[in-house]
Amino acid sequence: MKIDQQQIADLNQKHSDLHKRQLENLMAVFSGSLTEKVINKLIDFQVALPSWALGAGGTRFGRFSYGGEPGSLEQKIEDIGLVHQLTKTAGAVSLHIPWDIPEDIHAVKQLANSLGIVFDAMNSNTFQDQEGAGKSYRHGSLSSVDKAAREQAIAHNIEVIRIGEQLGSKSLTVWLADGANFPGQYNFQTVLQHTEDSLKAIYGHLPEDWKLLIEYKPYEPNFYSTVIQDWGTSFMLANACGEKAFTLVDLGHHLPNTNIEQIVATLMMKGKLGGFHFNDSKYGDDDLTVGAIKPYTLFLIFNELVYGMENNPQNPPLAWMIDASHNIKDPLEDLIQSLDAILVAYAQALLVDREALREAQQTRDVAGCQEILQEAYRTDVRPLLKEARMRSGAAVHPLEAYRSLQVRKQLIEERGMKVRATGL
Ligand code: AOS
Ligand code: ZN
Ligand code: ZN
Ligand code: ZN
Repeated sequence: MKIDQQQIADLNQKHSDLHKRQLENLMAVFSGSLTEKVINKLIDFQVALPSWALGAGGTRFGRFSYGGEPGSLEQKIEDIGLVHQLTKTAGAVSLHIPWDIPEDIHAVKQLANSLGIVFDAMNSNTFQDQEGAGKSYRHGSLSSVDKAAREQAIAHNIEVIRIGEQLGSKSLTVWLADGANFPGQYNFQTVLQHTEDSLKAIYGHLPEDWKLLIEYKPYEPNFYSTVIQDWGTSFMLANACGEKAFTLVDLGHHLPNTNIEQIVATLMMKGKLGGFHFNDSKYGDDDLTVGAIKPYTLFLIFNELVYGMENNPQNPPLAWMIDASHNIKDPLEDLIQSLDAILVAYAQALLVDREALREAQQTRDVAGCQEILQEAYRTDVRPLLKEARMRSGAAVHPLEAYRSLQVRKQLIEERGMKVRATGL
């Protein structure tokens, strides 16, 4: 299915007058150079969509399809192309191997290229047993006490790098499900040492211009212990591997009330924050729509990201990715909402008066510091997002455009009701 660019332009036309007035109101408050800076940053900001989140997710209790889901890698890329055309913010995809093994690499690259999509981090999968695999990951992969299982998992990661190289990706994300369900099940030190050695072996095969992103998570699927449980463990492993290894922060991978913005600041100061999985959560790794539950926290996280991007040249550019699961909503609608929430938080963080904040911190004006942050957070930045979209040819209101162009209906007509996307 294809969206005609003219249809987007027609829809935008309807918003044009009101948008102009709203933008003028905002520009009466902030300087023209600041709003211009924010608009340009928003236009440039690109987030990779997860290939595994384009179909209906599910829980261990069941899965409810809603039709028109992509049944192949090509169709997943087409879906991202639709979201990108509507938002101009989704110019990248993050693939998961073996779910997304390309049959024809050239064709896949060409398709992505024609839709303006690049290949961001590749994900390996050693949390499921693959067909025909000699060894099971039932008792772990890179951490396993079974040397042959470790070797198989290392070889898989190297294979993922090889596929990614052909696609033009520049990073590998490793997330391990390895852990224990019961005390005494494994020796903490042994599995950590194995994990470090395995990651180093993978790192040894990393191309010069690649990064290794190490994701952490406190629990699930194992409920007593996870080998790479927190940012400290990931940071330690990244340091053990070398300068091309970094920590990846998934917003849902923290115990309740963890101060994620402080983790972000610490990692950026040390030049070790490599990537981000955006989502939101109430309880655990809920993988809900970004900004749906804790928008102020998201803003505070972006506040540290912006500070880090402006002050920490030691930290390389980050891989921005969404990692979500759509159990009840149309995934494309959900992703559009997530992208919107990311841009809102980013724009608000860009509006923080950093000079005034530094001054207030210096003079120990506690209430003043809080005021400055909340002033930015309480600003309705949507006119800036709309202006960025107008200029980049996106839909001013992407969700409304998605609905009025009846994208899902057309996808169902093309693909049917029963296709099952590979992934979670
Ligand atoms: C799992 O909880 C992690 O968030 C990973 O990023 C994982 O690879 C992804 O969710 C797809 O399985
Ligand atoms: Zn993740
Ligand atoms: Zn997760
Ligand atoms: Zn998650």
